[in-house]
Amino acid sequence: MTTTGAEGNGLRLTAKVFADIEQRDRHEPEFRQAVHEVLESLEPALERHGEYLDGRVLERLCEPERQIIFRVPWTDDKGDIQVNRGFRVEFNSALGPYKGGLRFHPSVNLGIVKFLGFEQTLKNALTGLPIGGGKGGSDFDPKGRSDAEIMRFCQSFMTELHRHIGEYTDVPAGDIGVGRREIGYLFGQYKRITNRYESGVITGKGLNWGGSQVRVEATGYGTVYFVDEMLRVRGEGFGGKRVVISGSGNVAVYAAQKAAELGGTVVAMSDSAGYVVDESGIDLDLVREIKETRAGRIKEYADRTTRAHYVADGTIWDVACDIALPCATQNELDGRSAATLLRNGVIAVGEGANMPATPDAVKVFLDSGVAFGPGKAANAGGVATSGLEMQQNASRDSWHFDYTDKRLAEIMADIHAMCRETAAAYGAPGNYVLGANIAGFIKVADTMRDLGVI
Ligand code: NDP
Ligand code: 2IT
Repeated sequence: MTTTGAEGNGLRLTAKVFADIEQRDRHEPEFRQAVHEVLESLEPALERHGEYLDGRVLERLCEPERQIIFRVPWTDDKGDIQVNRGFRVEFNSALGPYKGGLRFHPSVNLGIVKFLGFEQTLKNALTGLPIGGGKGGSDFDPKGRSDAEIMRFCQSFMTELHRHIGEYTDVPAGDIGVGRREIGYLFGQYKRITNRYESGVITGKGLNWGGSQVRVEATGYGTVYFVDEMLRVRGEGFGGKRVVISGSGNVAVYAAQKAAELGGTVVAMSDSAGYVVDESGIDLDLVREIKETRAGRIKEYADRTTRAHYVADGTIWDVACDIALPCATQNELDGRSAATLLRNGVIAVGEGANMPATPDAVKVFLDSGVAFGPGKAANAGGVATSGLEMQQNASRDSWHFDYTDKRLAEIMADIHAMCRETAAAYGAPGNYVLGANIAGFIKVADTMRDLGVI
């Protein structure tokens, strides 16, 4: 980056911070990618507010407070001992206890957990709730594992994790491969080891044991609420629109349900093996039956209805749509796919997943003026509803579905407004990436400055 004159401080500073990270974290490409995107968009804020250049706020923001890596030994159904690696990155506790999900997927490594924890810190700030940022998980692959194996793995994982978490310390939840079943086994083991019914230690719990209404639906619903807000600004809505949603897990299924409820037609969904196209609108009951009750593959959808066809090669982003919701995983939508979407007339993209669009793809969307909702804003409904679950646990209360859903919708509307106003205030109207990054940063950075050098 080159700089000139008095306006150069911000640019010089982010370049130096990033150069250090390139060096120190060179084996963590996803982490570097997430940090780079944020630092780049902070430049207008740093130029205007010299105070953020003091106290090494940026350097502290980019370095996790604590990183825990541990062995997870467990016994499979054959009686063989398996060994996995567990992680918890406690990234930033300026705004509250570390908060963020656990991911069980063979691809999990320290760099991925760090990128997720970094994003989570800014995302959680946007929710307006008192929660810091963290993330964890394991390279354990749940696919093909029996229920008993999943339980033994979760128990072993928690046997170590329990000493690091707590209602006021660190509050995990689900992410890829971790849903209500796993949260149950994790919470059960925590309760057993500590002899405490500490509901607020984990979120995504079942409704009988301290969970919140709407938490299961929250990320998908929230993503659609956010995109609906972006569309509304443009005098549009979901009604009559073709929607393509990648993934068929927790986020994707409830995004599809809400998109259809608002009048959209979801024409394609996917999993890691391929995608299905159903021009008459995806039958979500069938997807749920396949994915939720029997952990099957999306291909079965096409096997079971003549309306649909399955594509094993290629990308779901080849399917023409007005609204694209990537809800599977990081870097699943590249520059080429973004160009295809654009050619096919896409008007809005909302990231239900964390960092699903590559930097090239984000650039294509921003340059073209497509309404683009970045993950840390668009998918914040999940963690926001986790925050609402914590509120209910703290007051030993439980709220009704409609009330909780209304709170979620309000939070998403507030995040949208904050990102939009911040983008405009910093000279980039309509750029929700810049708006989300600056708004989240200012909240965390101001608090870090208030709390001193810690
Ligand atoms: P699930 O495990 O419920 O579903 C994940 C879906 O994504 C599955 O369809 C899976 O397919 C697909 N997928 C996973 N990894 C890959 C991959 N490497 N390539 C292609 N497809 C893949 O997870 P969630 O729905 O909970 O999470 C999806 C995304 O949303 C993640 O990025 C997560 O971080 C993010 N997110 C989740 C929140 C939550 O509350 N759960 C909150 C905010 C964001 P397959 O079954 O074949 O593996
Ligand atoms: O990425 C995310 O925001 C999540 N996986 C949800 C985290 C949470 O604590 O609910």
